[in-house]
Amino acid sequence: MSARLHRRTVLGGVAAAAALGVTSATAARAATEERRRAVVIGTGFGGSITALRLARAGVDVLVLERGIRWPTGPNAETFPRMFSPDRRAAWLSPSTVLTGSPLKLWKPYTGVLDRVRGVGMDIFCGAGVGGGSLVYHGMTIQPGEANFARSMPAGLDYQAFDRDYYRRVAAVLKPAPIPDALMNSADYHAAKQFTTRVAQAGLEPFRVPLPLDWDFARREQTGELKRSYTTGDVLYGVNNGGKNTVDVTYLAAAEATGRVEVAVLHLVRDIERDRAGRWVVHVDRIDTDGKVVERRRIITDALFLGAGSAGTTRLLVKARAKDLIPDLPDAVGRKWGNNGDRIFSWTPLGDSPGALQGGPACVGVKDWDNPDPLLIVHGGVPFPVDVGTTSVIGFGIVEPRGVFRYDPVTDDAVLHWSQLYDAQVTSAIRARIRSIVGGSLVEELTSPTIDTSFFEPTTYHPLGGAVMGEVCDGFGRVRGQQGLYVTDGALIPGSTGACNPSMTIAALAEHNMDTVVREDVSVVF
Ligand code: FAE
Repeated sequence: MSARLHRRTVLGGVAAAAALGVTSATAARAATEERRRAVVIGTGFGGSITALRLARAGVDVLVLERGIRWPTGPNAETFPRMFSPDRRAAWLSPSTVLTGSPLKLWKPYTGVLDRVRGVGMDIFCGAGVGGGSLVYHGMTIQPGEANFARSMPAGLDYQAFDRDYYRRVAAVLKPAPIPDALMNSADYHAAKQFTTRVAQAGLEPFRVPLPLDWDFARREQTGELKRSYTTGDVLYGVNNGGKNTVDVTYLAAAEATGRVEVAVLHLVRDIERDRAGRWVVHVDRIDTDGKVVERRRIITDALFLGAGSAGTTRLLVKARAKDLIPDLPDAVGRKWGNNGDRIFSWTPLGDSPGALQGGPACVGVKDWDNPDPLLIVHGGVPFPVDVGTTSVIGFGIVEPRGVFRYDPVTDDAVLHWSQLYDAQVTSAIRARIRSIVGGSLVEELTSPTIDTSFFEPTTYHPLGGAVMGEVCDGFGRVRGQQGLYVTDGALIPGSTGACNPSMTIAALAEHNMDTVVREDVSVVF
């Protein structure tokens, strides 16, 4: 490592540590200070791609990740199960955070799934090395040109994304559809049932590309591996491996360069610009109980925010409210949306989807060519007993009207959302799902589809808060703040063209880093 390291002591406050859920008993300790050329916050899609592209350009990078590593492999027991969760299932929470998972109490742990509470909407996101890719199903879908243009920031050239950036991402993550042998097996009955209904409704079902080696699922069926894919138990992560999460793809490649240091259990509390225009990152090094064991103050010329839409936006809104970064754009914290994300339960009469429904979500329908473009997919659920129900999920394009506001009491920024903002896309999703699985009045009455998101508004697809063209330029550089970059889902105003977001977030990071590497390395940092 070529980084210059200075250590001296400074004092830090305690309020912010408490707000982030960490134990503040030791938070008043002296902080250590050091200097790095480039710092990336977060190891999800944006953060990992950024680290790789910087390292390949010869830049030494420190990556700060709040969570731990989750190594998997055949027959591993890395992640908890959905219906028997333990403290690994939640980020610094005293209880289960996932709706549907049985409520349990435990001592807080740096677990894999974070629920960021908001007003009118909670956000679920991954916490750990690999970010959202640890817990995501892996639906890896490129939007069509018209819907890309409708929802992505102006000025992005779809042809370039189609020709280059989406393909680069696919070459690394290797998405593949479920093979026939699995699809036609009893484990995937629920997925098959949905596919049949789509075809009966006159629509064209498709098999969703997932970044998996499906051979792992096949080996579960032969008894060689313990079941995880084939029971649909994937929402806290897939135990067997075979999933091309970003920790084992992009980030592993970045670390293999020898230029990237990943510091786990490093929770960034605040970001600041000092008088010399350098970036100061205030970090709590925590243990797995969330207790602060060291305070670090890291100074850098180039700071890349890849903490996800919720993480990055909260850091920026805090910095603006506390004047830690003067002259941040007014649009910071605005234009947030949930990608239209809506989960319905479906209880077909007379043909139960069964217990333990194979996953991850592997079939769907692209209903893109209409005024309310939608993607509808089937999501298997690992019910331990047959309750006759499965889930159907829809996405669309929403008005990004969500806003994060600073709360001085908790020293955090909080999302404000209303169900009115996605009412139109929700009613389009409801109508489309009913036309697929509940065509007649009798079916609607006997095979109910229930909008579970209505009762508890949550999303897996946070997007926006530091959007391109307003907070950032067309390559993720924060306007008026040399050396400060956004590199994750916060850049995108609310939707990714009626499909799941990860592939577009990754493609956008690839697009931005091409220019940042070419124009800013050795000039800005
Ligand atoms: P993300 O992957 O969330 O990474 C952010 C990283 O920053 C994480 O590693 C955090 O731990 C870390 N971090 C946050 N705050 C701090 C801090 N203060 N200090 C240090 N580190 C911090 O961001 N998308 C799809 O396309 N297909 C799917 O099938 C799909 N399924 C999903 C299922 C679930 C249950 C969930 C929760 C999400 C799913 N998503 C899916 C969404 C997808 O995971 C998400 O869009 C991306 O992961 C977002 O990528 P980012 O790089 O923006």
